[in-house]
Amino acid sequence: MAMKFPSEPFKIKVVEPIRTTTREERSRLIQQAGFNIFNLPAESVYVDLLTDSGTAAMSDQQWAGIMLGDESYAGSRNYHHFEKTIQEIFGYKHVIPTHQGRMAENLLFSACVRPGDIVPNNTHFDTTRANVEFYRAQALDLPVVAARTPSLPHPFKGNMDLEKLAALLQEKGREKIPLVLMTITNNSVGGQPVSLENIRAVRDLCRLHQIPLFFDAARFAENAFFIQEREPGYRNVPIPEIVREIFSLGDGCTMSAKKDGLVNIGGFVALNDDSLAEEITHMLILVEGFPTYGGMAGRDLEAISIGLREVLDENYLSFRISQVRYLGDQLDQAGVPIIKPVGGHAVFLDASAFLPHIPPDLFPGQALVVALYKDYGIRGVEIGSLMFGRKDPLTGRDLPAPNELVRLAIPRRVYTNMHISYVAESVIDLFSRASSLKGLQIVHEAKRLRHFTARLCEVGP
Ligand code: PLI
Repeated sequence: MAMKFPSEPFKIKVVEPIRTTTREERSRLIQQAGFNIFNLPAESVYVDLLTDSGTAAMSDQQWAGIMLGDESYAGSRNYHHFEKTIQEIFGYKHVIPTHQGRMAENLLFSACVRPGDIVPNNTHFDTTRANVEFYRAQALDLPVVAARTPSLPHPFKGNMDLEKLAALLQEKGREKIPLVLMTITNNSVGGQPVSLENIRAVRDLCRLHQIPLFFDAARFAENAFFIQEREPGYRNVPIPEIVREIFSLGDGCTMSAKKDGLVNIGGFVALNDDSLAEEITHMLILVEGFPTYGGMAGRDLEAISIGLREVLDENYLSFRISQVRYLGDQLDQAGVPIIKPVGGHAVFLDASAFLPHIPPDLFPGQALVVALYKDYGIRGVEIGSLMFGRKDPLTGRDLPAPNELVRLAIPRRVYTNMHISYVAESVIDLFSRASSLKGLQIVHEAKRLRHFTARLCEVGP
């Protein structure tokens, strides 16, 4: 029987009630929040699609693992399980626990990035970029050209631009480039996957120039699923084997376990190089904790070890990817402009096409985010000129971001397909009356990362 919905490969044992709110209440709350969804009380949100990070529901096995936490300062048995699991899945020798992904990045870069260096990546996530820049190096994004056009389909839109990378490595060499990064999946261009063919080619270039290759593995299992689905020759290859092949092509990885670790907190660095591992471990002790817990409790380590196995289950992955795709397909069929193809963890709305009457300096993405909350209780996030707009150094005026997007990120195992249908119907309803939406202006902003704290007001279009 052909299913209309991808059906959930789990049943629900614990429920968290959601408080319902009225439109009037939400209208008041969003005004009080300065039209910034980061300032809202989460309790007032019906479907929270702000992020898929740290928002997963854990399984009964993971909760059972939590009860087996060994909270010894040194030598916790949970660390040994964690180390063995990561060694088996990723194939790297050293496993260094951290409290989340950005600390893994910071520790890795502390040991190898120097001022004036260049770090290429298919696209840096914003914390990765900020950590590279913290060490006074340049974070260079080299996505394939297709990634720049939201409506253009491409099976591996997360890929690295090989020609640009080859030219950069040739010009700057290992003196200026301490490592090459590959973010899988490529979050910032829409959760788009990277092919094994592309990874292999990047590895060859890195080898030629003797530069290490590291992965940002936050959504590695989703990436492996897309390889199995789309890359010639991988249809019948089990996910764990695809994962081993990916990581065998690199020298190490950083990971935010808050995504494909299926947990609410945690991360790690894994790598083969002994001296680099030693240097990172020294820093770890200084800023995070002893090497057998990093910044986590023993119980957190256990939940990650179990989550990393569960995420490789093809039933889980197939449902996960299909649920996100189901939302994208509903919207696409109704003519709502989205990034295509739909990526692994989120559907991205193209706000410039959704609200063509609102120019970038009146933040169409934010206008869309505000309306989704006010009218339907759905929280998405703007990824456009509010988040990434830069000031012109000469005029002080805002320069628009390359794209005006709204990300609807789907937490793992949290929402049922009825919630997803509700989101689809709401977005389609909003699209039918999009011309009535108003733009926004900033009334207060911080110097850095302004989207988190900015306050705005509505203006007439
Ligand atoms: O939030 P952290 O520090 O555990 O992880 C940072 C991080 C690193 N790499 C990638 C690809 C990410 O997507 C990422 C965090 N992402 C968030 C918070 C998100 O909302 O997408």
